[in-house]
Amino acid sequence: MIGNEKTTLGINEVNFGTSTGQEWFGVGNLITSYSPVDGNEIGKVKATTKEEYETVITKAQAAFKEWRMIPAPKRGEIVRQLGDKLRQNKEDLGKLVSYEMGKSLQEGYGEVQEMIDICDFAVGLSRQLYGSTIHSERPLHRMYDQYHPLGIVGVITAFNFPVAVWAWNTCLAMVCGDVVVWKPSEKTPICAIACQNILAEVLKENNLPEGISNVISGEKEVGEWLASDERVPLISATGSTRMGKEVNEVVARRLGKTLLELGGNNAIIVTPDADLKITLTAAVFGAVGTAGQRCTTTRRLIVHESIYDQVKVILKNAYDQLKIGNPLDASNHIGPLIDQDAVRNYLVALEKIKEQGGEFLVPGGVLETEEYNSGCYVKPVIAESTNDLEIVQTETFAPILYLIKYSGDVLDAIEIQNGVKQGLSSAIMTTNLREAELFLSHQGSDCGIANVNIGTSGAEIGGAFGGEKETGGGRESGSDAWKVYMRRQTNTINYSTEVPLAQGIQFNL
Ligand code: UN1
Repeated sequence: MIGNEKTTLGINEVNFGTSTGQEWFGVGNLITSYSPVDGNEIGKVKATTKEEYETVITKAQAAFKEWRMIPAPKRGEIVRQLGDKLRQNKEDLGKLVSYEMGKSLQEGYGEVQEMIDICDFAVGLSRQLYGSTIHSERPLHRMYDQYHPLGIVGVITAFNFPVAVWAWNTCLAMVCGDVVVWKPSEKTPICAIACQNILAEVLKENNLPEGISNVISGEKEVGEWLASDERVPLISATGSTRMGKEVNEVVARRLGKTLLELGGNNAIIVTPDADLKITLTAAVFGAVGTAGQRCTTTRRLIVHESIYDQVKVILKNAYDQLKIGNPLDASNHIGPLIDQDAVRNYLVALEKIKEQGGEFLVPGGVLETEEYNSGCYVKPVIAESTNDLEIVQTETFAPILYLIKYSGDVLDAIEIQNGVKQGLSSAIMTTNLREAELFLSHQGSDCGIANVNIGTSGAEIGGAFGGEKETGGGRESGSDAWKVYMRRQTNTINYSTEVPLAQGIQFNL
């Protein structure tokens, strides 16, 4: 059981916080993890000290030298074994995610499934780290490019996907020959311990050294050490746009690489030709799933005026049926927000909606009876508004859906959809081929993800995941996102007896 007995994953000591694999150590300040489900303490970890950080980086540097010499498909085999271990631990880890983060049990399991899926993807990828061959302009020359391991990858993750985002990064980084230093959210440190322990077991079983997979804990300061560290060529950071801008500045100052996956302000356009049955499921799950705390959460529903009133009625009915409560109880749809700070942000957003002229179709509030005693359970909200309101332009990490009316044609709806600073995920609900194609065309959605007849959240790992504008431009997970974890080298080989210069230049000695 999870809860007072902590977890079945053996997490019941207090010296967790910093790890280079099997080893955990820590003398720093204690960080306590409380469950938003019932307010109980789950465990404590120790913030990484500067000295411990140095130990981690030194071990990671040494491990990289060994790890990069293992052929990529053999590294893939290690990731395959991680996938097996995750399958064995899916139930426990899924429950822990649900208990520490507060998402529904189904979504907790779903998150572990994403980890398993990326393992499978990475195993295949380990035999496909392809470069190109290029025809040289010079006779008897061969030109190609190849990808080499990069080194230490710093991974900074958010509370909302406390395990999957680590796996997306780590599985790719590992098959690419990199080692990882992970700084998980200080709000979900126990999930990080569990992941590290699972991977460390696999590494140990294969007699691999400490330093391939590392964890550091703490607040902003610890993330800054990583971001400013020249020994860490790539920083992959998931979280708020504010955090991403700070990380980006620090990494750019040393000309390091970043992979940024930041805020979203995702919309679904509902046109007169939409199938309203599928629209409803996609929109409601998109808006209230994970209590509105996904970066792909549906925040805006842009509905054509001819069907606006009809959509309003079906949405209101659906929201009336939503069950809020303990996420470990599978009959509940919506769990708590991550903590009381998140509840305060939600309440501030509701005030702003009122002030700025939005109207509540489904009003909000904090739930206060006994079963909600963590103080983190809130009602999902629908507010009718226009796109220009400052609050609509802002990502609030809570289940607040803005209902926006459009008139005219699909291009008018697309203009509204694109009229925000963020550019992560987007969708259109239509059975009209012309509308769908316009939406996907270069005059369509400006987001990294654009879907037709599915919602904005729930992306599969096979596609590249990420977005444009203030979302940061990075791509994680599938497709060719692996390339950012490697360094590219262009090679030209001359097997002639001359040295012909490029561009036909003559240089006679
Ligand atoms: C995130 O919210 O940080 O598409 C990631 C989804 C998930 C990932 C979300 N596969 O909702």
